Amino acid sequence: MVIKIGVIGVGMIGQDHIRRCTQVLNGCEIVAASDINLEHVQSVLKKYNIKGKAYTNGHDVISSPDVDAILVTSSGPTHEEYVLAAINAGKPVFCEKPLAVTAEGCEHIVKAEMKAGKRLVQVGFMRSFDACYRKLKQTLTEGNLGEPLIVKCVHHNLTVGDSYTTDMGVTDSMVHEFDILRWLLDDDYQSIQVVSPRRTKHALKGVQDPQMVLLKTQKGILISIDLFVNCQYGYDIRCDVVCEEGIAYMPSPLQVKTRTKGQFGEHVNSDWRERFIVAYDIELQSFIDNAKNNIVAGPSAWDGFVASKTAAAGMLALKSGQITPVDLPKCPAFYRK
Ligand code: NAD
Ligand code: ISE
Repeated sequence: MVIKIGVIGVGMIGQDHIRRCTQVLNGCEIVAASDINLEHVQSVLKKYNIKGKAYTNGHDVISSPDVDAILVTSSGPTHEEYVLAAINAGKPVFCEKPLAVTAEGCEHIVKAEMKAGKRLVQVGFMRSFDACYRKLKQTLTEGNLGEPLIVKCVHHNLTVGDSYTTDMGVTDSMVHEFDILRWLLDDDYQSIQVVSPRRTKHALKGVQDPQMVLLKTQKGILISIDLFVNCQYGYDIRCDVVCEEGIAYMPSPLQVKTRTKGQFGEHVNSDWRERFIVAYDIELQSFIDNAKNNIVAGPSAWDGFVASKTAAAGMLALKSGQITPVDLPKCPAFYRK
């Protein structure tokens, strides 16, 4: 069986997912796509030799009888509306992060999905599909290192575009750490604080970069996230865990190391597409394989809600500079694993 996919939003990640659906993954076919500019959609379909229909309205993709499953890869503020429509249509939907730009928006989706009575939403938090994070989790759960006490994360981007704001550091970039660290530590957050060091000369006017976040979990683990989105040297994601009996560092993705001309070298990734290329392949292949069996799994709407709720507390902390509580409601039985 081939899952017929409709894509909403054919920008950077939309096109990257279209490339993998047409050239890398099995059991799927792109049959429709939309974006705000029809000619742009048509040119993307042509580029990937896709015979599907082009639309300017994402709702036409969702309601098309040809479409079995939806990929929402449009800009963040459009996600809530399209995910709710996909749930209404009873179609599985893979939505890029953030699930919605507000915690309230995520809550609407959680409620709609529970009302539908079955999981229909997978959120595009790809890191739990990454071999390096999986190896780190396996090492922590084997138990030889004792309990985790401190986690030190690095999230560095080479550079970011003109539309990037200080707030996006929390809501758009660190939202990945907010999600993956709950998965890694099997814990939820209690509080968040955002502190700002000296600004880099490479940040756009008015943008605070770097930023440092301190999270405390319900078990008392202290987490630091060093976010630096104009670091100039590459895309660098790290995670070190200090435990009672030792330290676990996340392994680097498979890289050949070189020694030449008196120097020791290792390639640094240029962006998220390169660093997480295999993780994106696995997350989408699993969405497709599950859709064939009428199942949706992976990061859930509840995970999307918790990440956005943490980001919302992070926004308050950014404005006040204070340690701010992260008030999370109890996870409904519907989402308990
Ligand atoms: P982008 O700006 O390159 O693409 C967004 C596209 O959505 C644009 O082509 C825009 O015209 C289109 N769009 C806007 N409104 C629309 C609407 N109503 N209907 C259909 N299309 C519409 O941005 P991007 O980098 O591709 O990011 C898209 C989403 O993916 C964002 O939510 C972003 O946070 C997320 N993202 C996730 C990752 C990841 O690592 N998982 C990486 C990059 C981006
Ligand atoms: C981007 O939108 C992503 O989702 C990337 O994975 C992240 O690392 C980057 O900081 C975001 O801007």
